[in-house]
Amino acid sequence: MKKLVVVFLACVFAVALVAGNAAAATIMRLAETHPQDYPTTKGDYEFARLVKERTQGRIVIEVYHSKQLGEEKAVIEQVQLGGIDMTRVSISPVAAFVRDLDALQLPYLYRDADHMWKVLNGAIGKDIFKKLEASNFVGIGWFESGARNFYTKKPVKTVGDLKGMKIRVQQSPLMVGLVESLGAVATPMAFGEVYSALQTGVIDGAENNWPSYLSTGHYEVAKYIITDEHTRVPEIIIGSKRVFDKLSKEDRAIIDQAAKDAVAFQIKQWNDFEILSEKTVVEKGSTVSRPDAAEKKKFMDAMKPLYDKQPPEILKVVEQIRAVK
Ligand code: GTR
Repeated sequence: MKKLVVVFLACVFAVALVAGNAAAATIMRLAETHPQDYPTTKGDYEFARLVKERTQGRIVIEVYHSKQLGEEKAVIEQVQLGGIDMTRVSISPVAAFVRDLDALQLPYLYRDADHMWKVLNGAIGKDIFKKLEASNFVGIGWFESGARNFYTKKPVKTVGDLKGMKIRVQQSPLMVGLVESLGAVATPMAFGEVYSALQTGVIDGAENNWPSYLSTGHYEVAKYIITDEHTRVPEIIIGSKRVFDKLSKEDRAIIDQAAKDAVAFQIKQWNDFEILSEKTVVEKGSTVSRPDAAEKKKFMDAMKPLYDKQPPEILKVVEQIRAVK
């Protein structure tokens, strides 16, 4: 009898413990547009793993990949309202909400990836995170996203070839201006609609990095890619200020640190997949045009007027970015 009571009490204790833990765990939803095996999604999972480990399971970040929670623009709106806790997105569509981000995505702004990372990890990156707060976002971390190239249904070898072509861009005024500066017609559109728009000829081309060109299958319907590398657009993890304001300082610090510590892993995934993507699309029949330095300069010159259109506060940040050695 005594034994039975002990077993009974042990069971009650175990149930209480599990229930107690379950009640204490905070579940946070993170929206991701890419598939499960894409380098940004892998970075999201690593970030989530570190947060869970370092909070002993008190904070669980659930990754909803493959647009399960919607396309980027709608997700960003939800994060702003507090309906979705956080998201990993390109800064382009976020810049439509927080103009300051344009300073980080102007064409031919960074010398290379290292330059970009120095900017993001330094005072400028921190400052941009602060600026997000006025629009009810919090900045959590940055991820790598390589350089973006144009790809089209018809061959493009020079900047002039893009004139008059309908090119899809992200829902970002700056990206619209970038494409218009080439005399092309910018068509802002959600990421998930681009494949069929290319297929049906609603658009003549789009632009993205190697991994997205492969993973979306766009290479099947836009077989010509030109490596003009017009811009590096950092990926960002943003959170809802409403949600994050409720966290303790300690938990917030754990989350921020976990995002930082996931970066090296994400960059490694990125670099490997970038090489593989380029190789794969070529094997599958894409034609790559590699503009020489003179042709690349023509792309740069065509896009220069975009800088003149920026307000002084953005130009000030651009100056600071250029000064980062
Ligand atoms: C990708 C980026 C996505 C999305 C997409 C697009 O490079 O990782 O978050 O913004 O581009 O062009 O819509």
